[in-house]
Formats: sequence, C-alpha cells, structure tokens
Amino acid sequence: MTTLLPEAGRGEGPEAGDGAREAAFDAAVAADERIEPRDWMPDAYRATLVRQIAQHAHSEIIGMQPEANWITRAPSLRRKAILMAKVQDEAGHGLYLYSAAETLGVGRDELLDKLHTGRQKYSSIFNYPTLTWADVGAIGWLVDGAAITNQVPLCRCSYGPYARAMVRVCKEESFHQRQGYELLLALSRGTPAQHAMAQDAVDRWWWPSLMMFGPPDDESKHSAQSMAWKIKRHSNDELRQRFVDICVPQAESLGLTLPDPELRWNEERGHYDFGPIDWSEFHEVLRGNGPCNEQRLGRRRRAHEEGAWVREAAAAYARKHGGDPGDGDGKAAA
Ligand code: BYC
Repeated sequence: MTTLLPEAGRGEGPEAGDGAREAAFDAAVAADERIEPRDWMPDAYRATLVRQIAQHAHSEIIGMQPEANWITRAPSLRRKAILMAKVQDEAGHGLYLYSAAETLGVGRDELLDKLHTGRQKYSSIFNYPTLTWADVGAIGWLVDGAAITNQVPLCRCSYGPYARAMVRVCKEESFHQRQGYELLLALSRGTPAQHAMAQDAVDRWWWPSLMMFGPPDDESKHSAQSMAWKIKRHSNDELRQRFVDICVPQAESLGLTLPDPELRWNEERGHYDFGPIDWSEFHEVLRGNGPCNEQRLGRRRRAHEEGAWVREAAAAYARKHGGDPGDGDGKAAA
C-alpha cells in the first residue's frame, strides 16, 4: 500500500489521531490497495486475520496426517512419490501461513500452543478417517478442490502477506486436485472392486467437503465484516455453490455419482440445486466430537514434543554462531 505512512510515522503528529489513520485504512481497502505489516490497521482487523490465518496454517499441518497415513501403502513407486510430494507441499503451506501470521505480531510458538490446547481451530474436514487408498484420490479431488475454490479469491485478500502466500499455495493445490482426479479416474476405470472403492470414498467425502466452506451465510458471524474488509471476497454459500457447480460435470467424467438425490440443474438459477447439509454433524465436529478429532490433535501434540530436541539444537546452534535463537537456520539476525 502506498497511500499510508508506515505505522512508526503515521498518525503520530498531533493532527493525526486514530480517526485519521482509520480513514486512511478504510480508503486503502476501498481502493483495493494492500495493507502491509507496518501499516496501521484496526485491532479487530488484525485479530480477524490472526484467527483466520492461524486456522488455515493449522489446517495445512493437521491435514498432512490423513494422507500421510497412506504413504507406506501407496500401490506403486509413482503413486508414493506423488503422495510424498503432496504431503510435503502441505507442510510448506503451513510454513508460509505461520510466517504470514507472524507479520501480524504473533509468535509461532503461541499459535501452536493455542492449537495444541484447543484454543484455535483447524478445518473440520481433517477429522475424518482415510479408510482406503481411494480416499487419497477423494481428498485430492474434493478437499483440495474445495480449498482452491476458497483460496483463489484469497489471492486478492486485502492483507498483503496472506494474499501473496495464497498465490503459490493455489498453484500447488491445483496440482493436488489434478492428482486426486487422475487417481480416482484410474480406479473408476479399473476393476469393479476398484470402481466401488472410488465410489465409496466419494460418498464419504462429499458432504464433509461442502462443510469446509463454513456455516450457511445467515449463521456466519464473521462474513459480513470480513467481506467489508476484503479479507473474504465471497460468502460461504457463494463459494459452496461454485464448488458444487464445478464438481457435478467432473463427477460425470469420472463415471462416479455424488451422493445427493436432490442434485439437479436449475435452469432459472443457472446453478445446480443440492440437498440439505447436516449442520449438526459440522457442529459436532467443531465441538471436538468428529471421528478423528482426538487422534489428530494427539498426534500433533506428540510430533511437537518429539521435535523439541530439534528446536533446542537449532537455538543452541544459532546462539553459538551469534544468530537469533528464534531464527531456526542459525543465520545471524543483524
Ligand atoms: N472448520 O463466521 P464463519 C487444505 C468456524 S487446508 C472449522 O463463516 P469465517 C488442505 C469459524 O472459524 C485449507 N471451523 O467464519 C490441507 C468460526 O469460528 P470462530 C483450510 C470452521 O472465518 C492439507 C465459525 O465457524 N482452508 O486446503 O468468516 C491437505 C463461524 O464461521 C469451518 C482455510 O482455512 C470449518 N470448515 O469463514 C489437503 C481457508 N468453517 O473462529 C488440503 C481460510 C467455519 O469464530 N479460511 N468455521 O471460533 C476461510 O476462508 C474462512 O475462515 C472460512 C470460515 C470460510 C473457513
């Protein structure tokens, strides 16, 4: 953003109070300029971004677990290499996003602590089990597909570091979605047992994928403000509808059906109608009662504890070489 002074200087004169800084912030958002870390921003804007970016980062690293479950059992070397690359990409997305959150003045330790103690959320979708190899395909096609639908508009988010992180994330998610689609296509065209396995996975992942977009608009408490701030560009229901419209023809090409008898083209609306979502299931998952909540969080806490020695060694190395102990690569922070 160019019209706002950096925080250190902006609004410090007697003539520029919070009102003037807020007006400059509002004007920048209205003009579709980016807000950068050193710009003044309302406390609530900062808090909303920390909440959303942290939740997003947590989703990326928790999201590694359901798929990593299949790395050692991938059916071929090719599939194994692809899956390992994908899971590593998710770790990378987590790192970009934690870095984006850090630009808002929160430490990674603090965010991880909030995840581990249940004070911050991660996406509902990662509380479902991956029962068969076809689930890897269904996650790629549906879960990454839903993620792209949600995240492409976030490339235009008003907060610069989040928007820029999303550009690379979306490119990688696009590869993930295609690998899932291709995997399901191979199964769908395979033996009857393989076809049935693909259909079963789609049956189980379809509704939870629709829930990823969040509660319906009339129950979405943050949407109106986040859209006014241009953090979100579309409502939860708009993105959910966009996703359904994309998936129906893709399911047809895959030779698979979506588990919704009410799914049909509505000429008047120019969209597919779909059946009611079981929001009680979504709320149960958010309350910690999904099929895998305990397992996912337990595994994450364990991984963090088991990694303590790495963090300690990195900090000791940094101290020894005159660097910033918080800078894990040990390079000196000037
Ligand atoms: N799960 O007012 P609302 C990936 C919460 S990972 C859990 O509509 P908002 C991948 C919401 O936080 C991609 N909680 O909220 C990784 C709020 O609760 P709090 C993950 C949810 O923020 C590995 C309350 O419900 N994507 O792609 O305006 C392998 C009310 O909701 C969920 C992101 O994180 C949910 N699904 O809109 C494969 C995208 N939905 O915080 C793939 C970034 C809602 O007040 N996030 N809640 O206690 C967003 O775009 C928005 O935060 C949401 C929700 C659309 C998710």
